[in-house]
Parts: sequence; structure tokens; C-alpha cells
Amino acid sequence: MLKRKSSGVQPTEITPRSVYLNRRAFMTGAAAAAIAGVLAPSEEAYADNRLTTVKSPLSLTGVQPTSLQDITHYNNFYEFGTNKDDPAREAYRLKTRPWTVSIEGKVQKPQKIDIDSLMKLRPLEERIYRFRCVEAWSMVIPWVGYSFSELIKEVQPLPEAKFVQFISLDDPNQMPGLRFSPISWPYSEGLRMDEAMHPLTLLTFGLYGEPLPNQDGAPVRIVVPWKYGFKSAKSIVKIKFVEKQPHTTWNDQGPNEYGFYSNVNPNKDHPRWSQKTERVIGASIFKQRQPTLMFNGYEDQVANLYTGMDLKKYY
Ligand SMILES: Nc1nc2c(c(=O)[nH]1)N[C@H]1C(S)=C(S)[C@@H](COP(=O)(O)O)O[C@H]1N2
Ligand SMILES: [Mo]
Repeated sequence: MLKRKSSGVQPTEITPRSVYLNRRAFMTGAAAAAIAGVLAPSEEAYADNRLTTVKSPLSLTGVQPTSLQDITHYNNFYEFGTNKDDPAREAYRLKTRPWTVSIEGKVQKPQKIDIDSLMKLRPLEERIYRFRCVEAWSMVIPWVGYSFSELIKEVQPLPEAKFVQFISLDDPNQMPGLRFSPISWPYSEGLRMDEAMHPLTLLTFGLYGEPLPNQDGAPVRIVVPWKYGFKSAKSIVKIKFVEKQPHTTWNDQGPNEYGFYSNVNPNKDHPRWSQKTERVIGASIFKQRQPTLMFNGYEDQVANLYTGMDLKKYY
């Protein structure tokens, strides 16, 4: 990953709903859209858009979520550029309706599901999770979704399905970043079947009680809170059940830097930087770094998935 120096993220408070879309970024987007001949989303389109959610025992309590401003303006979404603020400026180009997710491979019920049906498959839960990027920064994000295992049960994988692959949209007409990046598109990620079945693995449709902002992976992404952020593919169009470990984008890019597992592990440094601590995005200047926890703090829930595995070898 192109790791850049901290670019002066200012301490922020939880952002009121009314300034969700930074007006300047919005105006830039609207102006750019006018030139490009496409419509930018109106601010009204984002209002009155609350999702009905239920509480979840899997949500963290007693933690302060990162501000909506930071969650939506400090992003990795290389399809829209490699700078942290590119997705907030460029992702209005993404058209999230109509949207179909194709479920393929070793399943009894392969199908193409419309995003709105997928969203209604199970009650949406609010789940506040820690989120740790491999670049040694972290956030706390109030996601909205349901356990991915619910979808797995619905489509009934065949016994030979051992892994799940997630594939993101790769449309150069909507995603300017596809043109100049060296990455092999589409973005591809994967999980072992037991990881995919773990209740913490969240099929994610929203955050802060509303549909996902485009820059965070609308209309649907996966979130795996005990793994580095790049495991969580955004704007998913294909979910494939496969026999063999699928290829993954960052592993293709640098196999000695990004493994298939990518469990958060403070004891296994990235070849170019330490993973022992993390920069807390939006924190006050006195609390900017904190120790990174094994499995990002989810050790009690997930360590049993890796019993007997050498996690320094299978990083
Ligand atoms: N399709 C796609 N998914 C992606 C990425 C990407 O570039 N493209 N970046 C990953 C990385 S490195 C991180 S840290 C998270 C960032 O999610 P966020 O911007 O919503 O915090 O998305 C992940 N999913
Ligand atoms: Mo990341």
C-alpha cells in the first residue's frame, strides 16, 4: 500500500447530521459532475434516509465512534484514486441503483440478487466495530448490516466450497482510479469458509444509521473486524464460493507484505513499518497513538479459528 505521512487530520467531534457532506466537497463534486455531464447526488437525497436497525450484542459499548467527517473523508478506495481524500471527491460518480450482486460458484442456489432484496433479507443491526488499516491507523465505525453467515445459509454452499471470494465493481466509466493504478482490477478479496461464517463478519449496507456513503463502499461491502481493512472489499458485485484459496488484490501486489489471512497482529510487523501501535484518526493530540491489540481486540471471539497455525507464517 502506498503509505503516506499523516496529512494533518484534525481532532474532530462527532459530526452533526447536517454537515455530513462537507459542503465544499459537495460543491466541488457538483461542479465536476456538471462538467462531466452526470448528476451529483443532492444533499436532500441523503436526508430522510435512516435505516431501521436493531441493537446487536456484537456491537462494542463504551467506545467513542470516529466522526462521520473522518469516516467519509479519510478513505482507501483506489478505484477513486490513491489519496485519502480522493474517494470523498470522486465517488459521487458511482451509480448504486440499480445494483445486482451475483452469487456464484459452489452453491446450491446461485443467484443474482437485487441490492434492495439483499438488504431486506435479515433485520439490519447496528454494530460498532474497531477498524484497523494495515497502514497503522484505526477508527471506530458504527456499521449497519447483518452477519454474512445469514446469506451463506440462504444460498447453501456445496461441501466443496472452502473459500469465499468477494469481487468489487470495476467500471472505468464510474471509477477514474482504474485508469492509472498498477493494481490488477477488479479488486478481489477472500475468506476461508469458517471465517466467512463467523458471526462478526458483517455484510454491510450502512454506517451511522444511513446507507453507506459511496466512498465507504456503497451499496454493499464486507467488514471483517479482526483483519486489516483491505480484507473488506467495497462495492461488491460478485460473491463466489470456491474450492481453492482465491487470489487477492494486495497479496498479488506484494505477497511478502500482504498475506491472505491479514489478521491484525501487533507481533508481526509489516516489512516497511511496525504494527505494534496505531494512529487513532480524529483523536485528540494527546491520545494519537495506541497499542494495537491481537486480532484487533477480537481475540476471545476469533482466536479459535487459528488454533495450531503459525500466525507469523500465515500472516
Ligand atoms: N474495492 C475496494 N475495496 C477496498 C479498498 C479499495 O481500494 N478498493 N481499500 C481497502 C482498504 S486498504 C481499507 S483500509 C478499507 C477502507 O475502508 P473505509 O475507507 O470505508 O474506511 O477498504 C478496503 N476495501
Ligand atoms: Mo487499509
